[in-house]
Amino acid sequence: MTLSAAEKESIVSLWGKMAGHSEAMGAEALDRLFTSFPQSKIYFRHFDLSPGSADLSRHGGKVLNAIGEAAKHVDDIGNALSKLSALHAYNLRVDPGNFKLLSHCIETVLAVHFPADFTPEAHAAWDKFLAAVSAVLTSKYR
Ligand code: HNI
Repeated sequence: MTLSAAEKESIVSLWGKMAGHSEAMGAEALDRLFTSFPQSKIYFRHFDLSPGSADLSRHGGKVLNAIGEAAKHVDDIGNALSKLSALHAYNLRVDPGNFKLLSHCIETVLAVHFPADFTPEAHAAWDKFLAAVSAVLTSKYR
């Protein structure tokens, strides 16, 4: 995956706006995931999935902060997320189709909270970036 300079700029600048709200925005993305795509709940039987729960905030914060790490190392996402890649492939074994669903929900959160920034070009850049993150997290499955 190659992102143009303008696409990288869009990733870094929107991440900068999300960074201070990773728990709230991550929880919202997860709430949207579980509400719209309830099959994804199967991996989280041990969580309280009700909107506003502490589990959703904690986990949402972890997910978005990992995306922030990827945004900071956009040219080397494989290394930045290598431990997480092993975790998702060897321990969690999340069906890869779920990554597209979560990416969609993260993009929805961006669109809702940053409508002026989330232009069609920014949307395309985020879609490429989240596809790259997802590819890394599903790359070790075999
Ligand atoms: Ni994911 C744990 C990041 C997609 C199911 N996941 C994590 C952790 C991070 C993370 C960070 C915490 C690791 C730790 O504690 O060491 N996950 C990401 C990212 C994406 C992603 C960046 C994609 C953008 N994960 C998904 C998807 C699913 C998923 C699509 C399933 C629908 N993840 C999990 C589960 C855990 C998990 C399950 C373990 C949760 C727990 O704490 O028990």
